[in-house]
Amino acid sequence: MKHAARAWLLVVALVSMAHVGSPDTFFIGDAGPYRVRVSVRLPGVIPGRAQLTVRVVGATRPEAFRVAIRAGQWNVGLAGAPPAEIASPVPGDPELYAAEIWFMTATSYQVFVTVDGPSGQGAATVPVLALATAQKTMDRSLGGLLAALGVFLTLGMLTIVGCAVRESVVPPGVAPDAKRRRRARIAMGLAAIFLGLALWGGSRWWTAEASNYGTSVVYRPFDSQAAIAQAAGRYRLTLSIRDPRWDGKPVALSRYNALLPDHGKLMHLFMVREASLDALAHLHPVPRTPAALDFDVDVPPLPPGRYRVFGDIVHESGYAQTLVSSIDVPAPLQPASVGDAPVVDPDDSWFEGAATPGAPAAVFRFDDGATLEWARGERQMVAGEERLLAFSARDASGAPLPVEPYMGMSAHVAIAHQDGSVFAHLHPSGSVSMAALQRFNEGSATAATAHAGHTMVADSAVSIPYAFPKAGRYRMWVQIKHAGHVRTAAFDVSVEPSR
Ligand SMILES: [Cu+2]
Repeated sequence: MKHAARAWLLVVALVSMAHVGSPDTFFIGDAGPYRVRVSVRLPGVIPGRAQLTVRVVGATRPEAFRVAIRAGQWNVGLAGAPPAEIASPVPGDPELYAAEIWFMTATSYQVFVTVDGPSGQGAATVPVLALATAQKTMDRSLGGLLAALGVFLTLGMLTIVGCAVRESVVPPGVAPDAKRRRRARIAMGLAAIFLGLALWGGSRWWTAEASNYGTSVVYRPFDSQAAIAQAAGRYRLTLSIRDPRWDGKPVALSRYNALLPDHGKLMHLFMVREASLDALAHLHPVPRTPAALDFDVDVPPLPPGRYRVFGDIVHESGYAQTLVSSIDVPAPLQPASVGDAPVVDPDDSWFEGAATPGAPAAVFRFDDGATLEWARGERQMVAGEERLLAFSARDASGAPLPVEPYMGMSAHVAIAHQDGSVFAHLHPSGSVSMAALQRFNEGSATAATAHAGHTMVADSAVSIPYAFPKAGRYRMWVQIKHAGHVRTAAFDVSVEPSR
């Protein structure tokens, strides 16, 4: 058990990224009069070129639209953004436009998507995390070639120095005397020392750059530990951040600046039971002190077992992180043990039970006969392929079930890979952080976009763009609210490798 847990943490440490294992951005929203779906596929290394696509929903003539992209870092916005990149129409799909954009720094960006078309101009601001997720190693043969060239250049340099001192002032045909030969040897020795120092310095510089990339460029969430303690007849979970990058005194200009509440909560924490994935909790721990180093929450009545713990936080820079930990939940306390009732945030929710297997039309049935259907369609899910996850809710009689906003959104979707290597939290606006979306739209002409995402009109159907990042078995939980009560539906998803 212990070993399995450690192995899992190791796997997660290797693949961790905000949303765990799922760094790409998927967004759906309005650019003025146009509905747009934007996806940003990261290059893995930063600086690097990201693949960006914009789907103008309903477009039939690509030549009628002009789609322009600009990416600015969170703290400079458009003022510091390079000139607009014009996305070109993708042949064969009249709705689709594609562009490549450079991300120079691993930080939080605002990507401005401007659409000019028959109904005028519109713009959307998409929060994108440019995360480095890979450190490329040098190819062995390239390394060997460069090393051989280095040896050749060094020996060449020593030969030139030696010849210059020994023979440059000697007339042609005359052999240099012993004194000149000795001076040449001394000069070559000094040159060798100088070149050796230069090579050593270069190697030090290279190693320092590589290690800096590995420690501060490649995405790594704050180190955190979860612990459970029994207090007054209930269990209390504490997620503690212990990381040199987070000392409780955040700097405004750093991407790790103060935490930004997402719908009034500083942390959205998910617990997923290993490895059966048959229990989920969506909780909202509260920081014990303003420094936000330890977050406490009362554990709801969950079945005992080992749980993966994912804590979503967002900084004011729009930089979102998922803290990763795990915890053993003990058997429930006896009802006899008296104590305070657990403090429950009305937005906390939990679920235990089986999932509906994936199918072209998978229907999850709630206790009262109401249903949630996932219209997957005939086609199997494929790794890396963007699809719309479409859900519709019905009451027991089959009539559309109106859903109320649950924390401002018509649905929350949590997705977990069975092996723990992927965890994502989606909303009707896609995979973007809602808090970052709202912040980037504050006071801008596109403020309507934020509200379209954040205070959804009650509806019974929702479609969310997403691409499962890798093949395997996943569980997907869809949370909706009706009549003041949060319901959770669970689906199994099997994702095939991309061809
Ligand atoms: Cu939440």
